[in-house]
Amino acid sequence: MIRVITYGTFDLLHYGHIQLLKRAKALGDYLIVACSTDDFNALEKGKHAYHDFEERKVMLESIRYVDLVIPENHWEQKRDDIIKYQADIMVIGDDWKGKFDYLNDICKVVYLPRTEGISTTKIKNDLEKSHI
Ligand code: C2G
Repeated sequence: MIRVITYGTFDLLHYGHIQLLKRAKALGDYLIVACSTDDFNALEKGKHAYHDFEERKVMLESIRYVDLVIPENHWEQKRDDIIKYQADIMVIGDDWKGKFDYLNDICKVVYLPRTEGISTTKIKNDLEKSHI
């Protein structure tokens, strides 16, 4: 069984995230998603998610490609996660290209092209423009 792991905030959950998760799952048989906690977002990523961690966890767990959701509390937990969950592949969008190559000694690191034309910022801006 090929086990894949990926990391992210996934808020607001959108098509680009789904396409990432779909492609990540296609690389193996079991997909683990490490979802950034609210504290990690606030203290280390400088993000404030619209949905809190529990809500984002529920949404991720409802996606057919996702087999397990774990918390991402720190940047440095990836090595321990990969070992603990016996991940063969670590996948993330190519906006992170090269940033996780240091994990190549324990798993295959794959950077997937981001889905163009969609982002949480674009969604918010488009909604503001359309006054929804
Ligand atoms: N993504 C994508 N296409 C988009 C937007 C996002 O493929 N249009 C991908 C990102 O590259 C990432 C995943 O979807 O692989 C989740 O996106 P974010 O929630 O923005 O992830 P990020 O905040 O970059 O967190 O330790 C790693 C970090 O937790 C990654």
